[in-house]
Amino acid sequence: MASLSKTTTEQYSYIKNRMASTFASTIPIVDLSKPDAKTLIVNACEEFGFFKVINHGVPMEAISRLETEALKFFSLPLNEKEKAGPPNPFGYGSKRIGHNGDVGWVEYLLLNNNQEHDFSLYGKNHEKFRCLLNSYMCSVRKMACDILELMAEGLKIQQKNVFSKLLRDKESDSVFRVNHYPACPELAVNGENMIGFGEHTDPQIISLLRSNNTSGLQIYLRDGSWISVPPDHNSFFINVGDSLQVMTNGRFRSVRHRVLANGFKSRLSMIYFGGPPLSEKIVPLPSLMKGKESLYKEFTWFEYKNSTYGSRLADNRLGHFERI
Ligand code: GA4
Repeated sequence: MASLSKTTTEQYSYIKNRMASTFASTIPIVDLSKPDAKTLIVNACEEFGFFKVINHGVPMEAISRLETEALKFFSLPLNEKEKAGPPNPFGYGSKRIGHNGDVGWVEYLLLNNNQEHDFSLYGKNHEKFRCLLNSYMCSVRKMACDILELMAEGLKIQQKNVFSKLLRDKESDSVFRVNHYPACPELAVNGENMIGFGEHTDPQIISLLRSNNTSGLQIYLRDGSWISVPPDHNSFFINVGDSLQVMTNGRFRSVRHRVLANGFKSRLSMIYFGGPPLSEKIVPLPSLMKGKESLYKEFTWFEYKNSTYGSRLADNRLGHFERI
């Protein structure tokens, strides 16, 4: 990414410094190896739509090897990286997010789980990168399914795989994203905050994020405040997505989140977005309705995804699908 100059910074959004504080103790931590995991997951999804997971079972070795390969890719000259872009819908992207004018202090790779990409575009080590990515995605998808099954149990749903089967389906429309936020030295000098990735909710069912030890992630609480999530490179952070909000008829809330650029250190995050097959109807589960009406109109993941891609990052995408 080119170094920051006045002209390039002007398109980015700044936010006031006083806005977010860190409340490390607020963020729920779920130990997947403990019997109370299912209850803690349900509570966290109801209150925050967000939690941190420890004892997740993804080997650290697999994580750090993939991270190293991703960093090698991002350290290539821009013209090399751009050979793997633009992300239409998959590939390398820089600064522009989506197609509707959002920008951030970020470069990224968007990939899907079907490995249909021409990996030779991802630098000299593309074969290694492909293998590492494959095994990482398998482990993370397994963790996502374990979490979704604990969730179903915690919600006392009889069919334990009611959510996880959507990710296990070979047609599952899941996405993988690697975000690289270069350090932005001007911020360190000016003491300002700049948006790396603007506020949004994830449209899918569930997202699993792992980052290096650089801060930046913030989540939005129901009381209208933003809190900074202390980074932890040994753990995963889980977001409830819009589709899970609908399937639980609003009992779980998709979490609004954003990432701020860092003045001193670069941040690298890898996110798995677990999505259903395109033809899947996204509707509240009958066992969670208890005689209540659905809060949402009926739609398929294909319809929701289409509407998502026509929206701006910060839009309330579910708003169009709410029953009035
Ligand atoms: C947010 C979650 C995922 O990163 C993503 C993003 C997608 C993109 O980068 O192309 C979107 C965004 C995300 C939601 C609104 C639209 C689409 C950018 C954007 C402005 C890959 C996804 O599925 O939705």
